[in-house]
Amino acid sequence: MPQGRWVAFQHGLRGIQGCSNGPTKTERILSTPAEQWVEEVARKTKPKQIVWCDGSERENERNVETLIEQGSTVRLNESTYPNCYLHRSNPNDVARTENVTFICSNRKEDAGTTNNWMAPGEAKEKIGKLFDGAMAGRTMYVVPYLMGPADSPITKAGIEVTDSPYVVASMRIMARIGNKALEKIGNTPDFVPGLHSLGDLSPDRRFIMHFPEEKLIWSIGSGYGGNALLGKKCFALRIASKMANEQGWLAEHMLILGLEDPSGKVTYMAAAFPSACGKTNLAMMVSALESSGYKVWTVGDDIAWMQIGPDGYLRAINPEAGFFGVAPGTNALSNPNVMDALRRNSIFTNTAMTAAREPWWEGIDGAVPSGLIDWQGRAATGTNGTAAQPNSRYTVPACQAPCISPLWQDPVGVPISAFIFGGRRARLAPLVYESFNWQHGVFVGATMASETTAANTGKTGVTRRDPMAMLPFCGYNMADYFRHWLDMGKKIPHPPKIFHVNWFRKGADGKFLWPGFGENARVLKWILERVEGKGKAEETPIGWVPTADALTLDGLKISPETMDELLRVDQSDWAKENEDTAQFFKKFGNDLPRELHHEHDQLGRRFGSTASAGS
Ligand code: GTP
Ligand code: SPV
Ligand code: MN
Repeated sequence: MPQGRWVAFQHGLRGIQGCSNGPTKTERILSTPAEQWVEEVARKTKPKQIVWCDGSERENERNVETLIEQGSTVRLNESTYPNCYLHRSNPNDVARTENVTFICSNRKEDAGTTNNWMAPGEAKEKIGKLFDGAMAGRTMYVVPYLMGPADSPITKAGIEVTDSPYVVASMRIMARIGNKALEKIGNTPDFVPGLHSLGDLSPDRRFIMHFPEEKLIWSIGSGYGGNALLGKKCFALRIASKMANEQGWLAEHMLILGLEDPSGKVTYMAAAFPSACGKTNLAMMVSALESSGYKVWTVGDDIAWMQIGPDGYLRAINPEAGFFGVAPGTNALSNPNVMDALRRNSIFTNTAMTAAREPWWEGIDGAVPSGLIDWQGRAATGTNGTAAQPNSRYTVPACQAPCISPLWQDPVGVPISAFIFGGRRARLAPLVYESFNWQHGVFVGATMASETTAANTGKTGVTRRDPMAMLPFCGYNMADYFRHWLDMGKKIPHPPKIFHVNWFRKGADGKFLWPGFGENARVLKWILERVEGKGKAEETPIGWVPTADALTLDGLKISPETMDELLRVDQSDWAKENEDTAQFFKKFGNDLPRELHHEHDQLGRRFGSTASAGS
């Protein structure tokens, strides 16, 4: 197969080079399901040429040249940021667009009430038209990729066809692309096909379509992040969540970390926080308790695929190979590990750039440098909003992080002992609490809420329900997803304990009460102690909350009053929350598993009968 070569596309057929008396041209071209699909897509989109990506260095160099020629990408300072680039996206295309993201199941009920739905026939017709000739005059890149380490039984393959060299360069960091993926796919149909075109980048013709029964993805009109890097949200969450439901595993919007204790034992935890709510920072933190022997190792920062292992533990792999992280707020104090990692072989998208051609963003620390160029390539005057776009991001190979776990590519995955849910709640949720049991933990996850961020287009700072941080990413009916979680709890011999955290509680002055970042290790230490059957806790109506003396606070300047406020369970706030939950549950009608109604009733009852508990 001529993959890896720059093969001209002629008359709708891919030219075959260097083969003598083999099968006829047509037989060869139609020999594998992968080639057949690519051929079908090419007939529709009519590119001027097709490039099969092999993942090699040489190919990447050529791709980078193309990117730079196209004008929206520049090379950064070659001595301080070797092999790093800044890409400026279209200003109308800076975040995921949930409003134009669809689940195209045959039956509307199977998409549920939290997803946009379109009938597959209508979707193929309507969006298919936008793909007709969409790649005319452009190169079509075929990117075979693996989600997960090549030797893991949990790993799955995909093929993304795209007309964006930026997507190719990003996929190269975020997934394992090229020949190793093509080898795994071979002559089988075992890959998730994803068709992506920039189209004309008009928001009116932007659609992110998922066909969960066919396991197919179509994305047009956006070149940004989760809309365009199809291995990430589209495959590893929306399509994979459907596969996981069918096959009895979990595909979750979760970071994976290992917490090492002073004896050297590492306990693994997975945490689901909504977009831009602190997953990358938690996964990569430098622990405030490192000098007393508690260290954090990173396995993944955004997505976890988990199967029940032969040992009865839930085994998690990170299907990705890189981090696509929020730049603003990232600095040598908040995330020194990533600041170290992103100094080479990284792509910056929509950040600002200094006169020395180094990437810059708000919160990177220090004064605004003179000669700063903003994310749209203009002189940063301070009058055009922030210099870096609020959802500007870095794309960095995971292996470059100093904190990367030695087991991050382990084919069997790491055993998960704790699940942590969390979000941005200025009021209400205490710093940390533990659910009473799996079913109650599922209720805690299902009723998660968070203030919205710049990761999606739309209003920021509005509190919305985001069950398990999967609201934008569940590829099927969310009520069925809750059912799946409840069922999994019964199947896992050693299920993780389930916790909830909130780093974002604010005081009367509107400031965060908890310092966050590396100090979050103190909360992880308590979680570890609870997993081990230790750790002091007080029973409250919402779950087990640490007692005043349970958290290790040595070396942290925080007043006992602030700690009380952080751990407080406010009766009247929770009464209101319980009403909101009732409203939210109505969305699911009769589909909502009765266990969740039961947990909701129990919560109300516990507040009624233990009126003073914890408050
Ligand atoms: P996605 O990549 O969109 O999924 O985001 P994420 O969940 O990985 O969030 P990330 O770690 O990138 O953090 C998003 C924002 O939250 C950044 O601006 C961080 O500075 C801020 N943040 C992260 N952790 C903390 C914390 O512990 N406390 C506070 N106050 N802010 C935090
Ligand atoms: C998120 O929004 O959860 C992200 C960024 O991780 S994106 O890849 O754009 O979805
Ligand atoms: Mn994310």
